[in-house]
Amino acid sequence: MSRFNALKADAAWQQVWDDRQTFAVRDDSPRPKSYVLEMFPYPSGKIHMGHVRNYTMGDVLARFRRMQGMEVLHPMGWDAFGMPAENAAMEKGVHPGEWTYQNIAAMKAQLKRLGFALDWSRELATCDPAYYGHEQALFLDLHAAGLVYRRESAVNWDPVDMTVLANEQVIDGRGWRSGAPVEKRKLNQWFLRITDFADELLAGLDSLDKWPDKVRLMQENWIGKSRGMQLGFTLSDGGHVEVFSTRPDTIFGASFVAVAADHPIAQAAAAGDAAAEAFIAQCKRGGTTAAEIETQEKLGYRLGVTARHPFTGAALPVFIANFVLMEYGTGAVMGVPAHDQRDLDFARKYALPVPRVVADGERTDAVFEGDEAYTGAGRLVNSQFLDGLDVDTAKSEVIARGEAEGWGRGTTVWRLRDWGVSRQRYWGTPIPIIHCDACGVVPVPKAQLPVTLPEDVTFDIPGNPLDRHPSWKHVDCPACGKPARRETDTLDTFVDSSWYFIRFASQPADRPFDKAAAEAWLPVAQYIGGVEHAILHLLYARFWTRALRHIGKLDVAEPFAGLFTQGMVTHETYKAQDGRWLAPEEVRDGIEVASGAPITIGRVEKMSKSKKNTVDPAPIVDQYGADATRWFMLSDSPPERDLQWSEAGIEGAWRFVQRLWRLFDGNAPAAGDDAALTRKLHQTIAGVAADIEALQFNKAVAKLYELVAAIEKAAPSAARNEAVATLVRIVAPMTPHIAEEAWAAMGGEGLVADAAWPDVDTALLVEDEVTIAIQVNGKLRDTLVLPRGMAKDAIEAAALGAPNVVRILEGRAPRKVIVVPDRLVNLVA
Ligand code: ANZ
Ligand code: ZN
Repeated sequence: MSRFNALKADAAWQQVWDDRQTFAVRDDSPRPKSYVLEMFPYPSGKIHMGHVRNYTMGDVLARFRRMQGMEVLHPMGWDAFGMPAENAAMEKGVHPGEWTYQNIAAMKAQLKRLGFALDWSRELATCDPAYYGHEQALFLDLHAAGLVYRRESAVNWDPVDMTVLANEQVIDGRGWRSGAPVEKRKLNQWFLRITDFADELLAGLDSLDKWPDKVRLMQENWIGKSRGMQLGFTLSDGGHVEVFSTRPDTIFGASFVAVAADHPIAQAAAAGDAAAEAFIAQCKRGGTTAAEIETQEKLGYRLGVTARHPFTGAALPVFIANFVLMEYGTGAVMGVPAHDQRDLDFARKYALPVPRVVADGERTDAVFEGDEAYTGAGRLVNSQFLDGLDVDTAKSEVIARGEAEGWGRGTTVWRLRDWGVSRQRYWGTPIPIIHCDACGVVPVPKAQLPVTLPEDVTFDIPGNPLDRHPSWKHVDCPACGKPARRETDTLDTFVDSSWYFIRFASQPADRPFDKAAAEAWLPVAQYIGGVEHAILHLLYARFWTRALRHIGKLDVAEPFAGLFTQGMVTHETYKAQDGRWLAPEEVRDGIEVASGAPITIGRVEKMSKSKKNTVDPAPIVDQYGADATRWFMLSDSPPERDLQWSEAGIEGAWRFVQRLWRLFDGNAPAAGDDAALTRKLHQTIAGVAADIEALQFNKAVAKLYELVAAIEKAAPSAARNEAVATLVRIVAPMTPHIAEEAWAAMGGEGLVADAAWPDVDTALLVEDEVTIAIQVNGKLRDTLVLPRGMAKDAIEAAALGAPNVVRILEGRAPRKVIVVPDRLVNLVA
């Protein structure tokens, strides 16, 4: 008997699939269409285990659906613009394009090495002008429809490197290279009107019943629709301040008012007050992201004026505060420390009163203790006419009073902001706009697209290479012909990934996509990717699709009908005694190989470079073969949970592949029946199909282990031959190389990849055993598993022998025995 040579078989069958274009999809196929997509990778250089797991899952589904008779679109491409390519350019002097295309070549070879059933004829890279030129055309369409606009917005500015920094280049408030404290600067930037679609994007979540609930909830929270109130406070100097609150019910708990550093009141105060001016400057150095604002110390500067409480008439102090954002609400807040954590941190620091106005269960004391704000529901207390009301009713009551008395009004507020797409970077899609002194903003005529990136750029000094390129930005105005300037901002790479799935479905040369052809494939039936994209990517793609529908380009409401977010691949971590992280290959049997010193085994964590606990898939595939690698990725854990990588796991997978081979290779013809094995076979065909459709791959794996064990135990028979031959097709989606090898050896027609999924004899799915309840005097005392259809007296005899019955009857005969065949026996003692 031969051993399965995975290396040889992998290469041979991958070549065959390539040569025959097995997975090239046909738009005009009469078969039902199914679009299976995994999130396309960023070409960082190498495939990692997370990719392997993600793409294996999608591949099993795609291959399975083909065997079910569907025409399956299963494409692959590259999310190829972004910062790392520019960083490589700065660090290694290699051009971002060259670096990117080298990485694409390397990663493509690795994907091919895993035998994924991909239609490579539709491969695309977002950094290719043949892709981003169409993106520019779509941008112009949205611009023409009024869905694109330009306004001033803050960026991170590195005052030493004199450059704009991406958020990920700001570390603890400092520039990643210069180490200088980052400032906020206002620049004119481009925005997409995603907020126009806030209502639709929220309502559309209801239709996404094949999405994980947690992702829908995350999107709902991100869109953040809530009821709020805008209310005015009169100031002691005769002025006025409008605040925005989502908790007007807590108004009796307000003990201060705070405005943003950019607020007109703050700006006015700074005019004659050097200390106020210094405080405002300090605020501007802080971070801009919501997360940074949450974590940084809450600081304030007290102004001379006070604000009059609309009900009590109390004079509340007014501050400039660093945690109030000018871009949100009205740029001013009423501080309610007992029921808002930021306000509480602030109030404790500046020794302000903290009145409780919402009861926390039994706790109603007017003076709030502790450092943890109570943000939950409850009855209003210490609030005059609101006392006893619940939060929602109290909100309505305060809004009604404010509206009646003219000092406030109820509003619907959205957390969602318009999408800022300008990036002051080179390696991205150029925004197809020209600025003319005479004509203003002029779109590049479509006939002049694509606006391509210049090749001759330098990265040795900070800043945007497009901006300092000697000639690129100087063009003639398309409208008046006078000298003008190109926009030097490029698009956020999330724009690239907001429509790539449409381009996969249809890719004419002269336009972004053909409407009918794209609609024939869309929506994506099953999208698979990491939960880290639960919000931004998935929301932007939903928006982009709806925006295209709005302008009549594509009649699809939701781009992804089904979504699955897979768990991560984890591994143990290892630490040397001096605290250095050690890579798995630097450790053997609890000692550091290089020094011989004992190490400590740390927690199991997501594979990451920083903890050095990554395992490179490439040598694994070379050692164990593609099928074993794929099999391990599917086994052990439910796919939505984390999968712990282990040597034992991959070895187990490898042994299983060898067991399969022994069955396939040793399937000598024999005669005779084996009803139990045939039944098991058909249950497995049906069960594995259902598990794959439900993406419960680990369950499919478990069923296959059982079937293989049953076949191994069975005596030679025609039924056993049949089971082995059928097994080839059942494992084909998961371990396609060994399946092709066996299919060919057994004389199968064509490729197993093209074969039909085996038929199920549904009669055999019915269990041949039944569980019979044994009652004594009407009480359940025991159960028995017996063959279906057993004769009454045989059932009675079995029941009398059941251990609990023997114990209860103590040798006496029952007075009466009632037998309901296949169901129950009742003994009257
Ligand atoms: C009083 C209050 C009482 C608030 C309370 C909260 C809890 P979300 O829910 O995230 O929309 N706020 C309003 N404008 C702000 C700004 N420009 N910068 C920082 N904070 C601002 O947050 C709405 C709440 O955030 C508002 O409701 C306001 O504080 C604060 F027990 O008003 B609240
Ligand atoms: Zn002009």
